[in-house]
Amino acid sequence: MKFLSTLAALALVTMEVSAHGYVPQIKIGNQYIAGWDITKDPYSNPRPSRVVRGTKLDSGFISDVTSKDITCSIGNSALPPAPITATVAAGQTVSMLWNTWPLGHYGPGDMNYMAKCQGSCSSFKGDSGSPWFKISQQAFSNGVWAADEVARNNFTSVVTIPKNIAPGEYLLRHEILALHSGSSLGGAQFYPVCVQLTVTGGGSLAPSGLSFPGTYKQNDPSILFNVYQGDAVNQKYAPPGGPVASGLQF
Ligand SMILES: [Cu+2]
Repeated sequence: MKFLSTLAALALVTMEVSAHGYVPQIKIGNQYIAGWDITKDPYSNPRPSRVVRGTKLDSGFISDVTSKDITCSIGNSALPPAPITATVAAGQTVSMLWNTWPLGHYGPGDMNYMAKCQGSCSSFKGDSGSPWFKISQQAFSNGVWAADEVARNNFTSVVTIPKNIAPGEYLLRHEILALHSGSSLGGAQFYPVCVQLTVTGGGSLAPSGLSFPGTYKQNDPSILFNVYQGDAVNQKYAPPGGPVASGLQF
């Protein structure tokens, strides 16, 4: 009986895990770069070095905005960063290639933040101080939530790195926020993913001011939000974390 109930519990966990996506690959220019593959990478010994920050075992959501997992993905806070980055020119795009994404996880997407790694990204967790700034966000347009847009667009989100930020090592924090259960406190589901980048070229702009954890509050009207109130309400929706940082050029 005990064995059977363990199997049943495992099956449930597997269902929950397979429901969401993760980012096993990114693309910069014509180059595909390995991300973090939850089906292989957590089980490899030694742990592989990836430019996408690792998670423990699953692709589940974070619901506690005060958790240190809100910085870079579920389970990531317990893992040391890898000593590598992907190189991208300021003004170039980074494509986030999710393995899958479900329709109906209504909410904003393409929420992208960056933080300059103090020194090397390999020793920078990004979970203290206020190093983050927002570079882009999408909410609801043409009747479609940005999260559903990811599902429709072959599970791909394209992030443009600002032209005029200072060169150096950065974390890119890419995020989908699912609000299908967001009308109750703690019901919002956060799916952040961090990529370690070396930005070349660029200018001298050095924005900051946001914190993960810190910036998001559980009772923020962008987080405690009922997506089933109709399109008119949805079109007034603004994603959490405030506007895109001022002065960025694309
Ligand atoms: Cu889900």
